[in-house]
Amino acid sequence: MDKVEIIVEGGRGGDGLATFRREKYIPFGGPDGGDGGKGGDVFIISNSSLVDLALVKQKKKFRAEAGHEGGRWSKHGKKGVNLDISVPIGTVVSIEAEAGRARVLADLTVPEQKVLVAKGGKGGLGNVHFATPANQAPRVVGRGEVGEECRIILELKLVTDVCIIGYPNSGKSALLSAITGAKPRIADYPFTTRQPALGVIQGSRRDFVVAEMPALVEDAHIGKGLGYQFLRHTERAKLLVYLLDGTSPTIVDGFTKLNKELALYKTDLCQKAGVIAVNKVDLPEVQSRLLDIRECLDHLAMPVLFVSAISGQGVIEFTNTVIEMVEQVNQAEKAISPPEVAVFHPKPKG
Ligand SMILES: Nc1nc2c(ncn2[C@@H]2O[C@H](COP(=O)(O)OP(=O)(O)OP(=O)(O)O)[C@@H](O)[C@H]2O)c(=O)[nH]1
Ligand SMILES: [Mg+2]
Repeated sequence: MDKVEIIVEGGRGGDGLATFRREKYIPFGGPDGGDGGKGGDVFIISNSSLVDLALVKQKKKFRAEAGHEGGRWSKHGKKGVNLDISVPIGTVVSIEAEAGRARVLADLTVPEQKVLVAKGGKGGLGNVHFATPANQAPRVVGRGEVGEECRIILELKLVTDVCIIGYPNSGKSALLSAITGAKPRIADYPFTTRQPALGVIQGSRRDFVVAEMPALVEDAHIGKGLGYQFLRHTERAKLLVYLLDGTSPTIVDGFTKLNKELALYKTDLCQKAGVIAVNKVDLPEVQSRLLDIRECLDHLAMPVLFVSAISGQGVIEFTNTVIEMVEQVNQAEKAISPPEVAVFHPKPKG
């Protein structure tokens, strides 16, 4: 439900009308057929009550209403009703351009954000436009134009503050349920989590959305495992949590390979702000090698924290660090992006 392709079509324009004015005492009243109405446009609009693209997936083609035929007395036909396709916040709308390549039209990150994807066709001219001195009773009308048709790709990229990534069984679900109220499935077999799971940390000033990504494995970029196809959701996160299993004998190597998979997906992703969390420190075998692990991971330019998602050891410090780092990233982003400019429009006269 994360990526859907649909075909959208603007409504066809209404046809012009060919009629003649017929009234008592007015012989040869002349043509009075009005123009057809414009076809409806197709918009894609973000809706905060939706969480996936399931609604859109039920249909392949979306067409707005056609414009109505022109009326007598030179009246314009009614415009076709616009079609609004609702999608969740975080949907990236792209249009299929030449050679099968997609061009991004909009990134719907706030509620009620709207993008026009297919214009309706123009209405045809009524016969009133075709009268000439030589032909005062034209029976000619314009036909309504067909609406624009195109293929649209909708891709849902979750808008989260924190994304937890890691190998199978490293304890991502356990950590998510330890720091948020979420209740994902926790089990000792790989790929328990098959879809991103979400939770919320309630901060003192605001809430922070945390997502657990389905596990990544080595060579994920060549199609191994599940997690690679969900990496798009990490693109928007402010902070990545690299969760490593403390019982793994190759913990540093594990981190390097994880980071490499991100780089192979997109270079920016492996440079995103991150924190390393070593899990399962409640186990004696992990306790006994804590110093070694710290020494091995210390040279990496990322904070390293030790937690136990099951016993709760280090979880509070972990949560505080994560919140602090997200806030730092937000501050840094604000400093880079230019301040919003308010545009005041003069009030219309009268
Ligand atoms: N001792 C101990 N076991 C843990 C800890 N965290 C997780 N586990 C165990 O590790 C196993 C895997 O935990 P999950 O939370 O399902 O791991 P995951 O990374 O979400 O796994 P997938 O969703 O399959 O990728 C479960 O049996 C957990 O009980 C921990 O801090 N200490
Ligand atoms: Mg899991």
